[in-house]
Amino acid sequence: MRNEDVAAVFYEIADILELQGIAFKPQAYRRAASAIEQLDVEIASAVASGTHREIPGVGEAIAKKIEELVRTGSLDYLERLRAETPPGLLEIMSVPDIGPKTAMILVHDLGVSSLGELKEAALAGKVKKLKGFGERTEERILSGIKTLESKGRRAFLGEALPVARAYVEYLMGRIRLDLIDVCGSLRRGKETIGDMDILVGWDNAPAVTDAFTQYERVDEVIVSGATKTSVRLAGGFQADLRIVERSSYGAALQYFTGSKEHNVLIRKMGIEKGLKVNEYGVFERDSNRKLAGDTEDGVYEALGLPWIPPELREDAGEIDAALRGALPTLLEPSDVKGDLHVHSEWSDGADSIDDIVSAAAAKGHKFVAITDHTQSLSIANGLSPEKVLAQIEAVRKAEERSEGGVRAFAGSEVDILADGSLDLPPSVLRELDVVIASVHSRLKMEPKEMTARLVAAIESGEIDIVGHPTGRIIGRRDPASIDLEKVFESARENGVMMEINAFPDRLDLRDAHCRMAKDNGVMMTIGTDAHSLRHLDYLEFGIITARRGWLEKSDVLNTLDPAKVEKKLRGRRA
Ligand code: DGT
Ligand code: CA
Ligand code: CA
Ligand code: ZN
Repeated sequence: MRNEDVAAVFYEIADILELQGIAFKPQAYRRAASAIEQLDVEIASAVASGTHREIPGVGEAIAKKIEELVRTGSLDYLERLRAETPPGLLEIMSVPDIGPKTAMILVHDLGVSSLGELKEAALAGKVKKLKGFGERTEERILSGIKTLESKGRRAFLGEALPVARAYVEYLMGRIRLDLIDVCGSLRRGKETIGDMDILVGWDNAPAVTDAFTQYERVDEVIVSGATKTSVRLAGGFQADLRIVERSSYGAALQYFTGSKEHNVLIRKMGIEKGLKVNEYGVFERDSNRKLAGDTEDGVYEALGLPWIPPELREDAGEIDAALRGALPTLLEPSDVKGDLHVHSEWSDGADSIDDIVSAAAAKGHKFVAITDHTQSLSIANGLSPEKVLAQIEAVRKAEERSEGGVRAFAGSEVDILADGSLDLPPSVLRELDVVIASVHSRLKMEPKEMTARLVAAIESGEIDIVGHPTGRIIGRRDPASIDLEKVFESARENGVMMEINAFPDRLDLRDAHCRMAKDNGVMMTIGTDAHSLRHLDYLEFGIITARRGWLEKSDVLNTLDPAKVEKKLRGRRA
């Protein structure tokens, strides 16, 4: 069981207890769940060493439940609670914006017992007729259901990538493979992944298939043939294996990387040149002579194209750019020198500033920015102006004490209040090395209002970066309605940057918005929004998102040396 799975169990318990009208207990379970989510160590190893009892919010009763979960993978108590709950209620509560009270009313007064029935009722206009409901609520419920449906069973890139890497590592440990790649949407770095596609070039297909199906995380073999196998992994994720001859490996790699839309264009180009392009190679149509196929480079070359990075293969103008010799030189992981958005235990993070600075050094970062929440975000233990000033001193001291030579920037993730004003006075903001300004409340404003709110923050002259600018949570919360063109224009004029928040369920700005910001002359920053040390690894997902947004090294502040980063930040406020 992963930490997230254990946390999910406790969140569900809290939801059910709340439905039953039980006081206090729900909060206790939520507190424990949140602490477990933020744990740096695997919950199973914490149980093994007995340290799970030291997790904040974990008392005797919850500790026992954690043990049962880790030992058996399930929890009797939850099963009993589920049995006591009217059918459909929990499913209905999974709709964004529907809390326990609303769900109860829908189930009782409308008699619906599943998401499907609720959708039907809403489409028939029955929801808006309920007491206390209206047109807007009904619309919100329908859009919430749509969000849920579109999420389906797709995984976040940040969940799927480690799973795929572990699978490949296992396969390479079993058989000596030199031609093996993860293809499909994972190779393109898409924000959500339907299934993972693994390609192997080898002569002994049965051996590869055996190794693939014998992986310990395989729950079910869905189909298995000579060259094509599909399995379902524990947790529900599907993996497809393709085995091809070594001589067509490059063509297969190109084909199975997709996207389908990109491949359609590639094939069309081939036809215009009298060529046939498929997963086996590039062939002359008349003679069937094979022109390319063993390398992916060769496939593109046979079509008169340079190799196109997988992240760009979305039919978004990449082929035109390739023909014009105008492909971007994409940002590389090695270009990125530090992290500009990290929370410490001063607000809602799990770790001390010292530990964050050491962890950043261990990762090879040259700088890290400590950016905690501010006072109005009380659920996240936001800092008062006095505390912010005290924290600046603490960051300076931590930097002095640290041995890795990491520059620690004293920053803040200051709240943008509903009227566009900032949650800290200018006198305090000016003491900070870096100011991220973010919206955390009232995300459902009208587009005009929300745009004005962001523009006001940008024009204050007191901020460096807009944090997670659209506020979306993938699959759970739509982006706020914002006129992004206007926001970017204002950002360019005021020298304010836009964040690429790298947290797996945010990726905000997303790929297409990065490209739009760049086209508007706006510079970007990457921040993990880490709330615990293991989240520092999320930087990679921000880099992938930047690449999918066609960003180059010069578009991203994190590629500069600490002194230059500082100069850029200081320069603005001077
Ligand atoms: P996903 O799994 O939904 O996140 O997205 P993909 O892109 O990984 O799609 P998937 O797994 O269905 O197929 C992997 C790749 O194989 C896809 O990106 C392109 C190629 N492919 C699969 N089916 C077709 C097809 O019918 N036509 C073309 N041109 N390519 C296909
Ligand atoms: Ca796929
Ligand atoms: Ca697939
Ligand atoms: Zn935030």
